[in-house]
Formats: sequence, C-alpha cells, structure tokens
Amino acid sequence: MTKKRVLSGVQPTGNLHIGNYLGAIRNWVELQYNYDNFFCVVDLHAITVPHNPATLAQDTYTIAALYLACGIDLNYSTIFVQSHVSAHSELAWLLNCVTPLNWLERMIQFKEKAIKQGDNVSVGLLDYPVLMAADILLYDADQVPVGEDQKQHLELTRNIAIAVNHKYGNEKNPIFKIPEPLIRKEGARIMSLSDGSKKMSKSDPSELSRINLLDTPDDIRKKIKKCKTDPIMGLNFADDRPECNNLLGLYGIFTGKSQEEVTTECSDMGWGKFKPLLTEATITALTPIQAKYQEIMTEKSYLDSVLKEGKEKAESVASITLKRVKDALGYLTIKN
Ligand code: AQP
Repeated sequence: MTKKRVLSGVQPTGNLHIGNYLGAIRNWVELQYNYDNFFCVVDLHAITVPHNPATLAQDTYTIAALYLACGIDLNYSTIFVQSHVSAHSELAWLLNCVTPLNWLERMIQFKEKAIKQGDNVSVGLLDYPVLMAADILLYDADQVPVGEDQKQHLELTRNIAIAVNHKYGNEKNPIFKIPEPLIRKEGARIMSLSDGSKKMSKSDPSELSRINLLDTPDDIRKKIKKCKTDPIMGLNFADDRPECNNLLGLYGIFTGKSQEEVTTECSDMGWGKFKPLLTEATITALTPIQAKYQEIMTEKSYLDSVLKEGKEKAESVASITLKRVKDALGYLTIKN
C-alpha cells in the first residue's frame, strides 16, 4: 500500500522557538515513519515581511540543519528549499488568478501582520496563503502537520483546490488532492512567556517572550525565571490561568508526562519550586538537538548534498502536478 503524503515547512526568519518545534517539527519527526514526507524551508515566504539579504542564505542553512537535528530522517523524508523548485512560484501565479481577493483579505494572520507593518505592507504578505496553497497542492499532500495558527490558511488551501477542481477538472479526474490539516492537541499553540494569552512568536520584539531552540542553558534559566506567572497558590490547568496552563503544558510535553501526572505532581507547588523543574526539563530536551545542530553546521558540504538531492526529488513530483494544472487551464505545449 502506498504511504500517504505529508508536506510542511518553516520560514527562515528569526530564531526558531519551542512553539515552532512543538507545534510543527516534533510532529513531523514522530509521523515521518508512516508517511511519505516533504519538508521545505519556505524562503519565498520569508520575504513577505522586510528581510535581510545578508542573512537569508545562512538562515536557510540553519533551518535545514535544525530539521535534521530535531530528527528528520532522510530515509523517510525529503528536505528541500522552496525557492530551488520554481514550480512553487509558477503554481502560485496560476492560483492567484482563481483566488478571489476577499478570501485573502479575511485572513487573520494578514490582518495582524499588516497592522504591525503600517504603510509598508507588500502584495506578497496578502498573497502568502496562495503561495502556501501552491506548496501543499504541488505535492498532492494528504496531510499538513502545522500549529493551530495555520488552520485558517489550510482551510483556504482546501477552498482553492476545490474551486480549481470544480472549474477546470471533473469528478473522475480531479486536478488537486484536497489536503487535511494535522493539528495535534498537545503543543498546537504554545503561548508567549510574557503573556499567556498571546501566541509565542518569532516577531515578538521581546526576546523574553520565547525560548529559542538554540538558546543556551543560561538564556533558558533567565527567561523562565522572568516569565509571567499568576499570584494563585498551587498550580493547575484552568481556563482562567493562561500562564499556568502554558507552563504546565510545556512541562508535560518536555517530560513526557500526561496532564493528570503533571497535575498530581504540581498541584501543591508554588512557582519558586516549579520554575527550576521546568527549566531543567527544557534544557534536557533541547541539549541533544543543539549538539546535533552544531555537528551538522560544521559540514556545509553535507548540507548542500542533502538540499541538492531534496531539490531533485521535490522537482520530480512538483513538475508533474504543474503540468497537470497547466494542461487543465489550456496552456499550449510544444511537442518535441
Ligand atoms: N506558538 C506556536 N505554537 C505552536 N505552533 C506554532 N507555530 C508557530 N508558532 C507556534 C507553527 O510553527 C510552524 C512554522 O511556521 P512559520 O515558519 O510560518 O512561522 P512563523 O510565522 O515565521 O513563526 P511565528 O512564530 O508564528 O512568527 P510570527 O508570529 O512572527 O509570524 C507552523 O506550522 C506554525 O503553525
């Protein structure tokens, strides 16, 4: 039986934080043995907000190395860079022409990021979800493992695919496969350390709001020591305690303990006793990833070979889908 296909990606912007890891990459690693997987570094997405050309290439290497360091196994998964496969840009253009503008104007992430950017919002930022749809649909992905914040974009991808199938395909021969989001409950939305009601985010101006995958043990100690808590005695999961929910949740994920186990262990604790436990659990979880990352980054030629092979595999799949779409839209092909 052929395996179902998975596609996902992370942008090479800023430092990857534990939200990106727990909401996305950790799930890719766990799922990879049961699926046929494509994981890309989405560098075309990275320029939808102001970016630094001097660091883009290095940041792209960093993300690819982190995929490997977190446990992506090349025997089961393909790692590639989005801009190395030109079909992503080409399909995005074709999809742009069938996507109603008001579908994009409704996207929550666009509205939030547009507010932060003021007058300098690019067309690319508005168009981001169409490029994301192209990324997913090119690979006939069955499942897309992402954090909760990407749910709306996934819904849009499905709507675009359904619209194209309806307009240019037929029921027996749909042009696109309709993908499903794969959002795991645990870790789907890791919250900011400075405000438990806000998502942990790369673009938060405060470094203290997030723990990065490559933070040193001292950074982690400092950030957890300073993180926001509440004045209630005893620790428990409760809807009206966002910081407590987030920190206990992190502790559970990093120690592999269930919500019940964490509740039993921590219900009589104060923050002074809990924070060092969370700190050690976080350091213990991140240390092996960091060691592997350092090892991989000393071998750029190895990384280049991984990305070259990834580009070839990705292109061989993407070119077939792109041809299918162009044929359906009526484009001229010249026979050899
Ligand atoms: N806080 C989070 N909790 C769980 N999952 C999260 N993801 C992002 N933040 C959280 C998931 O990480 C993946 C990477 O997405 P991306 O590269 O598009 O991330 P981003 O938008 O650059 O990162 P941020 O932190 O979300 O940046 P801001 O907020 O600045 O835009 C995705 O699967 C995402 O769901």
